[in-house]
Amino acid sequence: MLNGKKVLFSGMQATGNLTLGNYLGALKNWVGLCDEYECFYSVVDMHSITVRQDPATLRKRARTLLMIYIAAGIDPEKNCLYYQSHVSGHAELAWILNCFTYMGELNRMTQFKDKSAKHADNINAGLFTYPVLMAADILLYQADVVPVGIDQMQHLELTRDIAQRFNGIYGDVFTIPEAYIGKVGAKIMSLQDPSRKMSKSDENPNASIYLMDDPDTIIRKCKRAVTDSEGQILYREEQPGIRNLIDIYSACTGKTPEEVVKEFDGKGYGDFKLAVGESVVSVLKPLQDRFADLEKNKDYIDQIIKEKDSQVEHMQELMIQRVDRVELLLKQLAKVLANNTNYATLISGPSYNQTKLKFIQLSKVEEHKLLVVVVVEGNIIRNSFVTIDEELSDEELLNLNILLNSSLNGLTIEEINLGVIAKMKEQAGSHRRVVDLVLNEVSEVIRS
Ligand code: ATP
Ligand code: LTN
Repeated sequence: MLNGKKVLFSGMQATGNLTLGNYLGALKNWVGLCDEYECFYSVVDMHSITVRQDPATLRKRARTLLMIYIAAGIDPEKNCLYYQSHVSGHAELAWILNCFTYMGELNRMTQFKDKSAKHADNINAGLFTYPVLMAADILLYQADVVPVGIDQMQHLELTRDIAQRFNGIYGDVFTIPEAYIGKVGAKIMSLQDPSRKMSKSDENPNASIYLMDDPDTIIRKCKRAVTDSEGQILYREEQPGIRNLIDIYSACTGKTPEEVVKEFDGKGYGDFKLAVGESVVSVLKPLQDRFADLEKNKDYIDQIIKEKDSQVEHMQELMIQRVDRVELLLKQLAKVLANNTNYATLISGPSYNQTKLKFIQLSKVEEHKLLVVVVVEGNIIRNSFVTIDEELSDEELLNLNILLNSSLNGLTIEEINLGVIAKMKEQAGSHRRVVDLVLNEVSEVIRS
């Protein structure tokens, strides 16, 4: 949650010219979501360099994409629009998450298989770990929802798996994101081969309508669209070309496919294709006009880029700190136990050795003082106070409690003694002093 709203994250690569498919399948659905969600829309330019790019062209395309976001109606006052490469946390978190992602998982990604077949001369490690950077994009902002097309679902599933794995080890660090399925779900197909999706990287320019195509080009491309010889405008599998044109027409006009079929009953393909072209022009023309205005207003775009960068920079710092703080929490845990003779006594006292821990809760009573409540089997409750060096935030305290309960709950006191010490030994590593301290204390108690 951010400002009382759920967080939404999505992004597009700045590769190639955007198509009508990108607009109808993604961008159009993003407009207006800011009423319900706190929205982050990124120009994911670091993803783009997984295939070779010319720097100047990429820079230009990234800026064009940001302007298209705005021209499509995503209000920069109400949404966070920014470049992925301007926010260092994406790459930083991606590295951390790389260490929690398995080769086998990445090997299964169909996009990796497709792209490496397409770019056989450059199958780089970035192409392989592309989904981890995508996971970092999403998890960096604790996104609750992610609008993605069906082709990106596998990456979103992986993001959820990585987040769950991390949380399982370190407590509740990441929000687990859900896919957001837009109202207009249509997948727009190529105009030249309706069995393939319309794609900005298609080599045949007649296969795609680009957002910046002029009206004549749009109409010409629609007229040349591959159809069939059935001669009837029907919405069915057997006529994939016509079906695709009906999808385009209905997405552009808001009519249902049934209404479209009725409207063109008895009409020829020529008339229908012209109407489809005109409906696309009527949707793209306002976007193109707004884009032309934005192009004239360099200072305005520069100002948005600058402003959003600093806003997002702040958000991501909080998240990265939070991930780093996980380690700190573990140290704190070691300290809490080490500093608390009473607690060490309690958990290693001979009468409780075989009883099971039910619940443990730390709560803040003063800045540097915590109350420890321990409930063991048979509801034996012990309270004691511990002093800590560094004040914990409420969130950290919550995480520490989750961590304690998830790792200790249900164990016997004896197991806890052995387990906690083993765990602390493992986690603390360079903090041997703390571990030694606890070991000493516990052995003291056992001996006495
Ligand atoms: P590329 O050809 O470079 O792989 P692309 O055109 O397939 O790119 P992406 O950058 O992968 O586009 O996707 C951006 C967004 O647009 C994604 O959310 C994706 O689901 C959506 N999208 C892309 N193509 C279509 C399409 N033909 N129909 C509907 N949605 C699409
Ligand atoms: N991989 C996506 C683009 C993308 C993305 C993201 C989408 C990168 N990071 C985070 C949603 C959330 C694509 O190719 N369409």
